[in-house]
Amino acid sequence: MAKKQLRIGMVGYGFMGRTHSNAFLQAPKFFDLPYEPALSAVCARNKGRVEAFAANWGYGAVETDWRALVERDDIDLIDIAAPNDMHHDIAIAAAEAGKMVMCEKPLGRTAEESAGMVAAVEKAGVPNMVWYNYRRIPAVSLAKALIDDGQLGRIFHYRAKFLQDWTISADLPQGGEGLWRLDVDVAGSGVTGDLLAHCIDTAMWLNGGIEKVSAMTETFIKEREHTLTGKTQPVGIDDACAFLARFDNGSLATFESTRYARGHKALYTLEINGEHASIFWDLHDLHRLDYFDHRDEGTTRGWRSIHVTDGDHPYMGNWWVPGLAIGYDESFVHQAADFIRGLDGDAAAPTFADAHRTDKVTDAVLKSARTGQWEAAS
Ligand code: SOE
Repeated sequence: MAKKQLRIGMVGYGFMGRTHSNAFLQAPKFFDLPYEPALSAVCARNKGRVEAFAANWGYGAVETDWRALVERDDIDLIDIAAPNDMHHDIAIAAAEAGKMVMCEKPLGRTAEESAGMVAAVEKAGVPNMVWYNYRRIPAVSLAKALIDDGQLGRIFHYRAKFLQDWTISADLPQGGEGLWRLDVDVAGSGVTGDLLAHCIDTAMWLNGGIEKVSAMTETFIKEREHTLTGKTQPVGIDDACAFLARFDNGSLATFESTRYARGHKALYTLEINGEHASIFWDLHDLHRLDYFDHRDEGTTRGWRSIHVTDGDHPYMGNWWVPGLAIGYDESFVHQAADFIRGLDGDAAAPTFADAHRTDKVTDAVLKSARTGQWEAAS
């Protein structure tokens, strides 16, 4: 018997529109899902381009106004892959229309904004999720399993950084496609909401809540031309941010992100030091988890690099054969699969409520950078 369809209405056709579309296409091919995802309609303002996108990915219909998409009665799930300033209104309208909602990160530009989104999905009782995809890189999921199993023991330190170098040129404008990330009104913040939000989501998933933070930020290029107005305007985003944090479990943390680390394209690394063992993970070598266990005996004790590609590693039993790696795009496939599997069981995380907690931490980071004080993060 044919499975019941999960009819998806996608908003946005940029980088994330592609990762999400690919995820919904691949998920049922590799995972046994209770519903068959169907790319029913896609929405973006530019008609010609959205039609080309729909033809490429196999969407059945196009819309140029997200309100029309939300109102369609042949859509079960609205997936928001549009710039950050659109998340709030679309998510709330979708929830009020009784649709399930998935949303790109960060959930809101501020925690105040995401609080309203959480209230809307909870009032409507609709399944919801935010695309913090790095949790579902198998090596990161393995780290979670090791921590939950108590292999690291008490955690002393958490260290994360996310480094890029694509905004160093002062000639780069703010605003418009892709570059909306440099426009504070659209993005909400710079690296804090765009990159550190990933690090914070993973960190709280692995190591629990963050109690307080002390941060500094910098905007290296103070003015940039705005593509929409053609005028040179002040830059309101943070180009770089570093902060200290204390977790609820007493562990200490450092977080750093910048778009000015020449040579680094998307270097997300995390290290956790526990009483028995340490782990280290690096997005540029994403299928490996480095692990040191002090309980190993003898002179061969040392860091081992686990190639997370075996059949008993998280998600890997559903892919090729042991030893063959998967990559970045599959983290989205895993997320789509987990969301759909969660519809008939325990809801998959991170939910809007989880992502709202991340927004509270990023708010506290930005506040601390302004006040020069430690700020409460929950
Ligand atoms: C920014 O360059 C960006 O694309 C983020 O927006 C993504 O969330 C991150 O995963 C990669 O970098």
